[in-house]
Amino acid sequence: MFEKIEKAATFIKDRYKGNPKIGLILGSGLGVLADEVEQPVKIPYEDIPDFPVSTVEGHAGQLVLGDLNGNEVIAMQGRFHFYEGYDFSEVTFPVRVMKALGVETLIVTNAAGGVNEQFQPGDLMIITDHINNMGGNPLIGANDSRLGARFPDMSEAYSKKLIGLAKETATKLNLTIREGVYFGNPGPMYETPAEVKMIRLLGGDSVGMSTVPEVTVARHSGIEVLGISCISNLAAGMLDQPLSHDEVIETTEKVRSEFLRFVKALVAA
Ligand code: 6GU
Repeated sequence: MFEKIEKAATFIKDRYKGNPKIGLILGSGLGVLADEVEQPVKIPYEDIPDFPVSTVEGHAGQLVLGDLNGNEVIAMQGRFHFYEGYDFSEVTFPVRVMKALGVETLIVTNAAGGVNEQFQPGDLMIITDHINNMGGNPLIGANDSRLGARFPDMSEAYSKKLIGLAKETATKLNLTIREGVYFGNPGPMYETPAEVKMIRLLGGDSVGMSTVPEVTVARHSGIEVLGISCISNLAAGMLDQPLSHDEVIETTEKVRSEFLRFVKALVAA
C-alpha cells in the first residue's frame, strides 16, 4: 500500500505545485464548498492512480486543490462510502494520500441524522467523539509502521484544541452550534426507530454512514481532526414521517450558506 500511496501523491504533486496543510472531506450536499476554492486545480478521482471512483448522486468525484480564504487546502468533493461496496482501505485511501502530501489538519464533514432530541434539521454539530458501529475498520491487517502505530491512541480522535477553536469561531460568527457524538453505521438503510433509541442510550447524538473510517486513518497517520455534522433530518421514529435521501440533500442545501461561512472561517482560524 505504501507504494500506491506514494504513486498517487506523486501524481497529484505533478499537477499542483502548492503545499496544502489542511484537508477537507465534503459530505452529501456539502461539496459546493470546493467551488469556492480559488485558482483551483481539479483532479477527477478516476485520473488518480489507485483512487476508487465515487458513484452516489450528490457526490461529485474530484480533488480540488487551491486557496480557500488565503489558505491552501486539498478538498475531496465527494467521498467513498463503505455501503457503495468499497472496503475500508479504499474508503480511507485519500486520507493516506493527503498525509503523504503534507496535510496536518483534516476537517471532515457529513450530513447526519439527528438522534439527540434537542436537535433540529439544519443544525450544525461539532463532533466531539464517535462510536464505530460500522462492523470493521481500516487498520485491520498487517501494520506498516511507516504509516502509523500498531495500536493507535484514540483518546482525542477529535482534537480538543480544534473543538475549542470551532466553538470560538461559531461565537464570532453568531452561529448556534451543537456538540455531540457521531455514531457511524454501515448503511445504506437508515435506522429503525428501535435502533435510534439504542443509539441515543449508547450516547450518540448524530448518526451517519461515513467519517469514522477516515478519522481512524487520520489519527493513525497523526493528522489532527475537526468534524462537523450537518443535521439534515431527525432520525427514524422521532417524527411521524419516513426519511428520504432527497430530504437530506434539501436540508443541506438550505443551510449551505451557513455551513460555507462556518467552514471558511474555520480554515482561516
Ligand atoms: Cl437518520 N441515518 C444515517 N445512518 N445516515 C443519515 C441519516 C440517518 N440522515 C442522514 N444521513
